[in-house]
Amino acid sequence: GVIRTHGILDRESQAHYWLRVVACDRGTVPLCSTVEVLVEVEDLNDNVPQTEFPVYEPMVPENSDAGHSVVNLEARDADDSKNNQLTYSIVSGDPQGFFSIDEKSGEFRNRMLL
Ligand SMILES: [Ca+2]
Ligand SMILES: [Ca+2]
Repeated sequence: GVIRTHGILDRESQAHYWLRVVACDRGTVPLCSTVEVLVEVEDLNDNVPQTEFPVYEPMVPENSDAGHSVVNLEARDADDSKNNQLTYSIVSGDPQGFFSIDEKSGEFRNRMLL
């Protein structure tokens, strides 16, 4: 009566399975009963966040005001719950700190320099 997996499950393809199992005795006239089994596929963090494009090339006019919105880098992640919650940060390419990115929305701006 042990149910085992017979292949690799992917929560992003199918999150749960309803199985119907029948148990029968070996009587001359067998008697059977059925039970429903709901198998929930637990999420693992197996998808990386994806942006719409691999490279963005936004244009910014020189002399534009500080705080000018440059681009919105919205990424998506196919996983569930905390495995798809994203934060954004600039890790290189701006040693003078001219740009900032909204950690939650991915919106990129000219930094307000005083
Ligand atoms: Ca993920
Ligand atoms: Ca997953």
